[in-house]
Amino acid sequence: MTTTLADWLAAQTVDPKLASVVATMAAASAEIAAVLRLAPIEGHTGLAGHTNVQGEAQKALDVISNDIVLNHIRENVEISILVSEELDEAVHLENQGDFMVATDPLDGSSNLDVNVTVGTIFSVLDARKGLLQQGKDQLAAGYAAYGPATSLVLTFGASVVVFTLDGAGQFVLTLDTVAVAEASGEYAINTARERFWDAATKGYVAENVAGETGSAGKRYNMRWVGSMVADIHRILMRGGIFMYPLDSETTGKGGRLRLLYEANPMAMIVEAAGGKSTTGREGILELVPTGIHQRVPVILGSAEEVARVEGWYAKG
Ligand code: P6P
Repeated sequence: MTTTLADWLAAQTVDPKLASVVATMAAASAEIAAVLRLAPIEGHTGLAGHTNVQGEAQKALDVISNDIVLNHIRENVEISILVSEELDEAVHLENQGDFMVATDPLDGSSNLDVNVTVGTIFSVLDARKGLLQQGKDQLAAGYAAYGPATSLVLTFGASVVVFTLDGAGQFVLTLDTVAVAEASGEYAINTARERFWDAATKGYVAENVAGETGSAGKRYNMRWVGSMVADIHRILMRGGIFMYPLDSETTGKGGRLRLLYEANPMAMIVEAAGGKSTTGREGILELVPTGIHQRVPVILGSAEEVARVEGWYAKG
């Protein structure tokens, strides 16, 4: 007997208004999935000719995905604020609802032209508490991974579930409990940035490369998709650690990935699944944002691996 997203949301002991916000982001994700599936045929790939607030070239699909999210959000009276990677400023909607959504409508879009998994990441907060809230105050978090299947991963903080988009455009429950393996033999980092790394990152990665011949005492694999949603989904499914640490090139910007709509929702999901998240020196969910597009270092995944990285940072 299949459990649809609507069935599952109705069975949760959460505010039905909050559940409706999650349902809105799920509906937007299903529409984005449909657009991505046909994008090469419809000619949507390639640059939109603009650059976003991050200074990144906006692909046509970035803009289209953001428009899809905005259209769905406008239809839900419970949502009054939207923060998006694709919009310089927060959008204050006519709706006077209690909820705010922070989203990266199409994360990893540089992978679109090579048909690699990309995703939509979102965070739900209480709009009455302002834009710059700590990640620990998130009310819900989720992402859609547009891969061989379209997965929707959700949490209200206590546990993590996975839905899969079926042929009729419905999300059906396919995993009712996700647990991040405490130990792992897999790490994800862009090793082309080694020359920018700090001593802690170099020390941790060197231990992994040494494998069973070094202090880690076991062999490691390295995977780096270049799409956070793809890397995090792998970690949720089979363990591992994702690292985009502060380095000498990103330090001036505070890091590479964004706090409100990448680091915070992914940290909430990974921690609800039993993993850990840190900047290396402090918990991601404890950070007090200084701006809606603030960048931060991101290290998250299997608790044992994150603890090893924190140990390297503690050495100073
Ligand atoms: P790099 C995609 O642009 C993204 O924001 C994340 O999805 C991904 O993990 C990271 O950047 C990839 O960064 O430096 O390897 O291209």
